[in-house]
Formats: sequence, structure tokens, C-alpha cells
Amino acid sequence: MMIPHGVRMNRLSTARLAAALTLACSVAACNPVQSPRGPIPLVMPPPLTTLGAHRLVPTPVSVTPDDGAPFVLTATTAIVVPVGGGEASRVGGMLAALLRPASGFVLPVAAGDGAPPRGAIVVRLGGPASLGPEGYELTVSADSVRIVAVEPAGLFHGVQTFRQLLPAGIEGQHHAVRMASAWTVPPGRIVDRPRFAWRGAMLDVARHFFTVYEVKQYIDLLAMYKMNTLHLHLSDDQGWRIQIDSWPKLTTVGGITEVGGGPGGFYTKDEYAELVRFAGQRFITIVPEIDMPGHTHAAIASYPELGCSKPTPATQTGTAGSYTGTEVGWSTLCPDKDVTYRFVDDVVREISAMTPGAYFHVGGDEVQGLTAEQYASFVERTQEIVYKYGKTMVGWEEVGKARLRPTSIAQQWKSDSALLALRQGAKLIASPAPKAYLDMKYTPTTELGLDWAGLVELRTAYDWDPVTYLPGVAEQSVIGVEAPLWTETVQNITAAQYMTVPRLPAIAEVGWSPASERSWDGFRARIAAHAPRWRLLGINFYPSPQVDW
Ligand code: IFG
Repeated sequence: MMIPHGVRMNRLSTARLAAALTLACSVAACNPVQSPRGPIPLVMPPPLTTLGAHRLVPTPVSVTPDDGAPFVLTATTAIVVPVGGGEASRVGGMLAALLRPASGFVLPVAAGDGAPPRGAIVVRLGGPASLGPEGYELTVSADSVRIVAVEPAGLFHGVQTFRQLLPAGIEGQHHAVRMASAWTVPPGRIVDRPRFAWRGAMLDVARHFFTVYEVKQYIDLLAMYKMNTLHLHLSDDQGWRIQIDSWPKLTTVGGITEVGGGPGGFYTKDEYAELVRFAGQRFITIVPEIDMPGHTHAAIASYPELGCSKPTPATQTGTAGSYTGTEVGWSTLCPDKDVTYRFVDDVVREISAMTPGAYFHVGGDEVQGLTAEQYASFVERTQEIVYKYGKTMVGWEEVGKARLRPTSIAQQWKSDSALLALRQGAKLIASPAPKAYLDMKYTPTTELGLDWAGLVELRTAYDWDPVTYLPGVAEQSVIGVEAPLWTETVQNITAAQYMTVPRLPAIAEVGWSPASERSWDGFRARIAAHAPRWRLLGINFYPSPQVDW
């Protein structure tokens, strides 16, 4: 949607601005969102007048408003980055790229370590060690903005906060929303850092395949909310989604379909590398998951020798199609064959070689076809392979039934085996299905999603604590939170966004903000101000009736 150039929005009142946007909002991005209480028009909230009234998500550790005039982004604003290039300089460039389209300003990025020019936005490494690797300090005054952090990741998070403090119209990246003099940010200081180190989302690209372009849109959503981990569920009964040179049929046979019989797909190594690069630019770590020994029919359909049952003529040629239904728990690699561990070794080796992140997720969930001893033995042998290739093992909580190395991590989902892992000294990723599973329906009438873990409306996804959710868990035993999106019923990015937004920002706040700063009433008021941003960004979302959008 292009706002007619004649409509210069200098000091437009909100009403006239809304009228102008309504006038020009002829495309989907601005069409009123249908909510149970009728259409929600796209109205831009007025610029913030005090930092204390911020609508930041996740809410920061500390916000100190100042008196005085606001900072104004203008045609002469420059972005000052450290001399010598590097990551901090790149973050300054990403800030400029975020602000240029809607403001129409040049926003030059200049290297300089001295006193910055008046009106500059300064992005600089420094600040107290107490900020940690992801924290930042954001100081706003009438004649300057300073984003300071110990590490570049912290600068990037400071940029996301600054972005949210500007009027929502700044997200009009595709709509050239011209608001010449409305780009104000009230003065004050924010000091912020995350509570948990692992703040993630999981995208199941096995049940339904998601293109590189779609995954990048998902990554941008995570970056907006300071999440730093994307767990890709790359294999399951219905599909194998990553090229493995030493076992080519995994994709040529195992990658060619999906739930419902669609065309499926897979990432070539180059495409996986592109996702790793794109995520890394946003300080997001890709965690690959090859689910084993269960959820492995696509691999066994490709190489029947990996299964225990006698191959039938149909499977001997490896042409048996992958499974396109949604039953779980019935498949398993054969734990008593050497070929199985040659397979595991090759797969872990090839994927680890192209994964800069520290983690390899081995799955381990829902295995009905093995004895407890067979399962434990498989997990222990697989664990050794993962560490041999320099990665730390992550597994769904059932891996706690095997002997774990103390650095291995268990991902809580049903919560009935999580304590087994904890008792071995493993850390926990909190993703309890009744709170964090984004494929759960919001309400009984939600068309997409499942409901085996219960209904998860926005407040359910927000109002919980990863440490107190289970009894007897210590704060330092929880490495963080993750919101899994299983895609049995979710076929594309638009549907994924509907199931993800606004619950993912809720989980992002659970993972980032101090428990003392969190409240449902506070969150529901703040998240309401994000809808215009999502609309301008073309992000589909569920307009929960629990929020006054
Ligand atoms: N449980 C299965 C997933 C998926 C999910 C759907 C885990 C760890 C139910 N395993 O969640 O494969 O089918 O909600």
C-alpha cells in the first residue's frame, strides 16, 4: 500500500492519520482485522510522550524517564559506529536499514570514536560487565541517542528497543509512511539484560516444509523480540529436510512429500548455510534437530536397512513413499545394527560441520518400539557421537532416561521425565506444552492447531514461570525457554504467524524480563500497541479478545 505522496503527514492528528491510512489501506496489510468484537481499524498510536509509558516487549529491567525535549529523528540524523568496522558497525548499518524506508531519511552511517555530532545516534561497544553478553544501555536525550553494550548482540537488542520506542509508523517499511516530524523518542535511560540465555522458538519444517524465504520471515519475528535461538525440526516420519551427501536418498526419497501429501521439500547445504548466515546476522543461533530413534519413518523409507523389520519388495528399492499422516510414536531406527550408528555418525558429522552453533538436538521423543535398555543405549551412543563432533547434545526430556553428560540439555515438554534429566545435573529448556506449544489451539474455534495439551490463549502463554512451573527446580537449572510450533496443521508462513503472534512475544518476555517486572495486565496493555506494527510489517496475527487492540 503506497500512501499518496500528496499526503504529507507532518503534524497529522491520529484521526486524520488513521483516515489517511484507511483511505490508502486497500491491501491486505491494512484491511481491518476481523476480531470477535468486529473489525480493528489500523490506527497509529500517538508518539510516546514519556519513556514511562513505553509499550516495550519484552519489558526491560529498568526504565528511567527524563524530563525535557524528546529526541527527534530528522533528515540530518547520522548514525555513528566505532572506527574499524566489525560487528558493532554492522549493527549500526542494520539500524539504518530499519529506519530509512519509513522515514525517507538518508541516515548516513559514519565511523567515529570521538564526540559525536549533535543529533547523532551512537552505537558503541562498552558499558559495565554487568550488562553481560546480551545486555545494553540505551540513553535518549534531545540531542543524542546512545546504544552501548559489552557485546554486539547487546547492541542489536538495544536497536530493537529503540525501534519499538519510535512511533509505530517506523515499521511502514513497505508503505513509505511519511511522518516528517513525528519521529520522536522521549528522553531517559534504559538498562536491560536477559534473565535466561536460551530464548528460542522451534519451527517444525518436517510435517510441512517451509521455504528459506518463509524461515527468514520467522527469524525476523524472533529478532524483533530479542529471541536468540531457532531450533529447526529437520526430520520426522513425514519428511527429511536437509541434504546429507553420504545418504542422498534421505532427500531424494525422504524429502519429497509432507503431511497431507504435498510436495514437501528440503534445504540444500547452501540453503542451510544461508539460513545460518541470516540468523547469525541477527544474533540468532540455529539449533538443528534430527529426531532419533523415533520419528524416523522418512529415513527408513529412504534406507529400509535402518529399520528392524524385514524389508518388503516395496521398501527394498527405497521407493516406499514417506508417511503423510500424523500418528506419532510408531517408527524407530533399529538400535541393534551397526548401519544405524554409521548413519547417525554421518548425519551428525555433516550437519555439525555446517552448524556454527554449539548445540545438536537429537530428538529422542515418543519411542514406543524399543525397550528401556535399547532406548538408553541408543541415546548414550548418539550422545558420544554428538560430542565427538564438538557439539553439546540437546534432547526432548525423555533422554533423561539415559545416562547424560552433565552438559547435555533436556527440553521439557510433557514434564513427566524432565526431573530425571535434572537429577543428572542436566539443564532444562522450559517448553511445557500447556504453556509454550504454539500449535495448540487458542480456543475451541481456532481452525488450525491441536488441543491434546489443552487450549493456550494469550494469557496462558504469558502467565507462567519457567522455574516455578515444576516443583523443586532451581533458577540456575533452567537455561531458558522455547516456543515450539509443530506443523501438522500449519502449512505456510501466514498460518505459522497466526499461531505464533501474539504468543511468541509473550514467551519472549517470559525468557527475557525479570519475573518482578512481569504482569499480565502490564503485558496485555503493552502488546496492544504492537498490532499496528505487525500490520505495517504484513505479519498475520490472532487478535485475542483478551487484549484491547
Ligand atoms: N508431540 C510430538 C511432536 C508433535 C506434537 C504436536 C513432541 C516432543 C506432539 N513430540 O512434542 O512431534 O506431533 O503437538
